[in-house]
Amino acid sequence: MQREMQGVSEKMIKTPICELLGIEYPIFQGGMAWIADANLAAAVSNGGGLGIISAMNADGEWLRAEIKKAKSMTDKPFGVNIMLMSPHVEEVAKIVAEEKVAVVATGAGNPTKYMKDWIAAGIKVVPVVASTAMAKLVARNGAAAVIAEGGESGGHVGEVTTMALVPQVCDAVQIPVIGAGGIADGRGVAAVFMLGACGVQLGTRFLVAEECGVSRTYKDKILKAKDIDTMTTGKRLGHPVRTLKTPFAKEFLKKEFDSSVSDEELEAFGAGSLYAAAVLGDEKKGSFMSGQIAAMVKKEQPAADIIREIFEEAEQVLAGGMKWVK
Ligand code: TUI
Repeated sequence: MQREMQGVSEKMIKTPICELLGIEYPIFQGGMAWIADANLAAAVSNGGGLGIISAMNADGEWLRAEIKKAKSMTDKPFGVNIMLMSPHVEEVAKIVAEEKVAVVATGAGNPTKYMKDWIAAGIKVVPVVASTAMAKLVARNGAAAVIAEGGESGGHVGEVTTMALVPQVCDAVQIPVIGAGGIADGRGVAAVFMLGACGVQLGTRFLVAEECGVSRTYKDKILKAKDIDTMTTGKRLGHPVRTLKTPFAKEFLKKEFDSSVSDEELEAFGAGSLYAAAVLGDEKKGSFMSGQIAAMVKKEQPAADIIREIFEEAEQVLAGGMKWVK
């Protein structure tokens, strides 16, 4: 009965988000900057999830080319993630409307000033939120769903954990909620479903998808990481980022606590660090952003296999097969 209320059918996990977006599995691939391109997004969409291209800090024409490429690689719906701190945000906001992508996810800020145009173009807008206040605001402005992302996730993070954020966002809004942050397998999916979510977004696990073109160094670091191997940097600058504990990240944190280092110097020290990690695989200058569940990511495999494996496990767990029941 309770499962029926959440829209979870007995045999296969179909939730309201599947119906809303026309996807097979209720899973989004996170829009990881410098990483989530047309190749990865198309592989995830072809595997039955929602693939997402990251617009990150790139200009509009780069994004348009990636959207066209993804359209040529899949006839399934896919999305674009717009990082609201991008210097090209106005331009990329127009391009997603022109290209009429199925879904726009947003991150790192308040998307409301763009939402009317996106909705008018027939786009489903699904913002990432890190608080109930932002969830309510975007719901009032016509969001189709929200992604409640806890601080366990990689990259730019809020303060509230997934465990605390997801149920509070579910109580705050009437639209579907997708849980994110700290999810790597079927147990995580089942857990956020129990908190009221009807979908999940995963980033770190998709970093090691075979179709993910991130640097070899980045993939190897994720595959080798332990539970305590992430830290947050950038709090002083107002945009905390969860990243693997590397000598670069530790040096950044040291500078954050050094009052002789100005904010401008700190910004300059961090500039280009995700590109250095994701594209160049540069261990010295790279910021290897990762969620706290990197240690649960154990092998490289096709995106479609990742999705299938996760949902097979989630179905078992949701059917009552809890790990401690021997
Ligand atoms: O955006 C992300 N993750 C990201 S963005 C990114 S690129 C970057 N690089 C260096 C510094 C900063 C960013 C790497 N990873 N996730 C979605 C997310 N959005 N997490 C948290 C939020 C968020 C935070 C505050 C959403 C809304 C929000 O609203 C604040 C306000 O009131 O404007």
